[in-house]
Amino acid sequence: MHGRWKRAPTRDTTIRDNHFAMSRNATIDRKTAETDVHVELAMQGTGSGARETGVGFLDHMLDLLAHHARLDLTVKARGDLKTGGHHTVEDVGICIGQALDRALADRSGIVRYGEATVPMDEARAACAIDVSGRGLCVFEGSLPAGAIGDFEHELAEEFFRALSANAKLTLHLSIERGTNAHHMIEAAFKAAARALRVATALDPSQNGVPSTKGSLA
Ligand SMILES: [Mn+2]
Repeated sequence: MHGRWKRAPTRDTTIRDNHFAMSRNATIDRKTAETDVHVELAMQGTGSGARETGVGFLDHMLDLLAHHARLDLTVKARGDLKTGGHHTVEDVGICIGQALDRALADRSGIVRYGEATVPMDEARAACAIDVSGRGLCVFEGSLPAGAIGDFEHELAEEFFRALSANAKLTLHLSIERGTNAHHMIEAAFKAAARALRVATALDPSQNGVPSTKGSLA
């Protein structure tokens, strides 16, 4: 599929395969009393863009997400960090989820399912995704209590819950093992990113929405 992309630039594929010519991107702005978030997202990019949320560990995780999901992703957030990272992490998850939902539009031509297992030193995480149209996060694994800067370990689950609800993904994410919370959370973000990359890739054999029901939005 990548070879096909290289041989035929997007703008030249309009007649042969209309959904390959679709630009899959979205911009989201969301402002509340707690946070102000701006997201620009494009599917099948290169991981370009800058992630600046004020929560350093979240920026690090979003860099991994962009790179491994092949998203061009810009995230600018200003949150009420005096209360901790919770509102910022959750609201960034909401906005990236909304951007994915919009960029994927009616889900035409996508693979739909994706899975990945990723080790990170002693830690290991596995993710399975269905771009189902129904938001559900099943998060398994027990992280040690604590925080990395403003990022409390439990915020990893909050992020993925917000992301899957708003992108309308069925997302199963298991932190299977590990002792270092940084490694465990990093493995989770990488596994989710790799699964998302597979599930949202365009399938050349798929014309239309990949559902016998006819709708995934
Ligand atoms: Mn790291």
